[in-house]
Amino acid sequence: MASTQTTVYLALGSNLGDRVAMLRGAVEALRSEGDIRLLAESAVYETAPVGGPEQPDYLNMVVAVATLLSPDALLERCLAIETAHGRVRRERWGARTLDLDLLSYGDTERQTERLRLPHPRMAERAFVLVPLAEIAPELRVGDNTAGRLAAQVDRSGLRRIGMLEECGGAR
Ligand code: X6L
Ligand code: MG
Ligand code: MG
Repeated sequence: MASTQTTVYLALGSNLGDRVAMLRGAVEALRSEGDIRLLAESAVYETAPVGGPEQPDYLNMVVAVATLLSPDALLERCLAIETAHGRVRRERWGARTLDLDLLSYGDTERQTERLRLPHPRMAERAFVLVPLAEIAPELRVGDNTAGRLAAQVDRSGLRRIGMLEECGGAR
């Protein structure tokens, strides 16, 4: 075999515009790329904003994909999908129509200016850990697992909405 697919976890977030449509569009865009396969998706959570200026609540979810793309190539796809969904980068940690973050890429560890893997703040953020633990409880996060960290994290800012397909009239 010339090469092997890597399992990648991606965090999705939206707090501007039709948030459900943004998440749907992102998942559809990922699926429609011939070189990315969707393996699993978490439920959608409505979450209180963390960090940054005052801003609307987010919808967050996590997906697992398999791909032959390099981390840099996958990052480029993610940024292009954000832009296609109207993302405009204004202030740091500000509101956005769509955010697509690489959480981990197989066992890859790297620290470049553009891309740090695994995501350095993943273990502290309930809006990432809780959906991640739904689809990958055994995934190593630092010295721990997603499931154990999610069991300990403060969930007070999170409300589970349901699977994306079932997010009927939700904005
Ligand atoms: C102290 C200082 C503690 C800063 C935390 C945490 C900053 C997270 C930025 C922080 C701090 C972030 C989302 C969000 C953002 C999201 C929700 C960020 C970057 N993205 N809140 N805040 N969901 N609920 O996707 O993650 S901005
Ligand atoms: Mg983010
Ligand atoms: Mg981002």
